[in-house]
Amino acid sequence: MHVSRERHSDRAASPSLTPPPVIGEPDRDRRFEARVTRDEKVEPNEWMPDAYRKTLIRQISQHAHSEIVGMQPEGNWLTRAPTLRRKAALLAKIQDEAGHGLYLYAAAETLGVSREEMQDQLLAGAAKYSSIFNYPTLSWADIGAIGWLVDGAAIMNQIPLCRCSFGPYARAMIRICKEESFHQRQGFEIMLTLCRGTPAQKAMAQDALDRWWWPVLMMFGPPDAASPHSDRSMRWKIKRLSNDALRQQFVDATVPQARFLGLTIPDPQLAFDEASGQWQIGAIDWSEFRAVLAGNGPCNRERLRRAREAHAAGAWVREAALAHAEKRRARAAAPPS
Ligand code: BYC
Repeated sequence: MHVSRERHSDRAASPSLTPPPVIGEPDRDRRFEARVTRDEKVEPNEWMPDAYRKTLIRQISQHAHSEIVGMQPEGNWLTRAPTLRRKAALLAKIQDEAGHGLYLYAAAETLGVSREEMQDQLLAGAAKYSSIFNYPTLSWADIGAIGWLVDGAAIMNQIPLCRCSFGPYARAMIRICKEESFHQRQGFEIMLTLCRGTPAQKAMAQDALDRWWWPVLMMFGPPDAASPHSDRSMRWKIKRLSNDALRQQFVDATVPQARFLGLTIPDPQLAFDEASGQWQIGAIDWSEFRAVLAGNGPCNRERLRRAREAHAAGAWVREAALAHAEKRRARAAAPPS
């Protein structure tokens, strides 16, 4: 039998001269699955299957990259925000996103991958980030649409992640979700102001909805039948709801909001189904999603170029922080004079 080196947890009960029993791998896997089924949290210093660890590193690092690259489309409007109040709120939102990226990189680091490694993968173009951040922000209304729709979709996707089986990710998500809800409200309020403004402002809001609606629906990931990771991630309680279930929840929450704004969802097939109490949408063009994932979205190259520039421009900050830490360490180690 193939046995692991992991010792049985109740080894203290073993007679002192008898070697403690060891757990076979199938047993260890079964115990892990049972713990997850009982909704116990898994912590970084505990044994976990390699595939569970890899799945989390993949998902959390992609999520962290999304927060960091997601600062770019909005950063584009910081210098052109229409009022001081709008500018302050947008600046705070973008800073929150940097913070979310940091919590998430830190959560991924507990799984044994370094932040440098993750960053290198992103800058080499070898890591994924959310498809939604490869679209341009053409008008101020796009800032409203991002807050309302992109952050709205993010909350829908992320609330269940607060109950993720991996402790550090679940705890990071609780704080992130609180901040996302402020982001969503500031976006909706921009849309409301535009929709109650001049006809030109309302047209700008409608144009933003027209361009962001379908890409936002794609944010939830491929349909369940074409989602290779969903089944296992749901069994492990990393994901609690499927991509399609979350997409549907988002549509049902957002259609009434669009109506309140007096805007039209750009889907001629959108219809309310009395039997299910849900809004039915038309077909999503998944070829667009695949093109964006393959690096051929409207802004993929620009986003990567900007991420590399920002990383290079920040080199002196990293060097200064390291030099400062070294100076403090040396001072603390020096004998008192
Ligand atoms: N974009 O089997 P699936 C934010 C990939 S940040 C790109 O369903 P999974 C915000 C997927 O990675 C928004 N790729 O995968 C920030 C996989 O590829 P690999 C990000 C996508 O992981 C600033 C393949 O397709 N949120 O909210 O079970 C401002 C097969 O998919 C996308 C998160 O990351 C996509 N949209 O489910 C405002 C949340 N969708 O890795 C807002 C955490 C799928 O096999 N992540 N792919 O090469 C998740 O919940 C899940 O990872 C996903 C995908 C639902 C995204």
